[in-house]
Amino acid sequence: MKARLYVIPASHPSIASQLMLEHKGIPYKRTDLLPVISKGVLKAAGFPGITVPALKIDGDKVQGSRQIARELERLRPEPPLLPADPEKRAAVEEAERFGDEELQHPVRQILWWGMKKDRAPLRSYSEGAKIGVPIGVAVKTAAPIVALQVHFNEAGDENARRALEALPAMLDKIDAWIESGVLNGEQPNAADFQVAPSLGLAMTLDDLRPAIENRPAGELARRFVPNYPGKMPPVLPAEWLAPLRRS
Ligand SMILES: N[C@@H](CCC(=O)N[C@@H](CS)C(=O)NCC(=O)O)C(=O)O
Repeated sequence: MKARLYVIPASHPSIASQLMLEHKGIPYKRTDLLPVISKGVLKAAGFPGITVPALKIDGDKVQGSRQIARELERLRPEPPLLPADPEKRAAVEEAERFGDEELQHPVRQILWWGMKKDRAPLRSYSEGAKIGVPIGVAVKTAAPIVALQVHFNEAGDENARRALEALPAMLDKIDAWIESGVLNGEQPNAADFQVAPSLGLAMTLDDLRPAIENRPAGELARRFVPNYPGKMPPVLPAEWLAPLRRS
């Protein structure tokens, strides 16, 4: 099987896809892309959409972390990403959908809001990446990229604050799924691979880590992404963090 995965370094759905390829034991090559510039590269590579993760596998092109999960399951059923039992499978698919559609984006918005305040941490998120230019140069010239990311992801004050307000209920939901065995069970599943990287990315923010690390959601992240790249020192207003501190 010939596979190439297009990623943005430290992108949470990209890491989800990397974990799933590893789970399936499928060797792959990785192309690291800079945000924003990624869109043109993906188009040039023949993908229909403009987001990572994007996978070329045996000549086929698949985009989106959940679509990649399904394609990997089809191409190599063992070890499975989804339980065989229909009820268990439905529960895992719902947790996976939540991870993709509800959890990913607020974490992304909070991150880019932080980058707008302080660009210096960007370097730590690109550690080890091969983006074609020295990381230091990329980071020094990243102001327009950060501004565009804030714009594309609608990561202004109001949405960043709203994203923070939504986090406690999402963490409770994840803990409940862990408690009931949908997440973090003995056999890793597609929802674990989807949700853990979002938690791992959130925990790279010093502002968010204390609210996650000592609860089941934190354990899930430590199990699947113990070395998530990146570190952002405190940057968020204390007032915005109040709902999280109370949770
Ligand atoms: N829900 C999609 C989200 C994909 C997505 O939005 N990826 C971001 C990176 S985390 C992206 O490619 N953004 C374009 C950019 O940063 O320029 C998935 O799971 O594949």
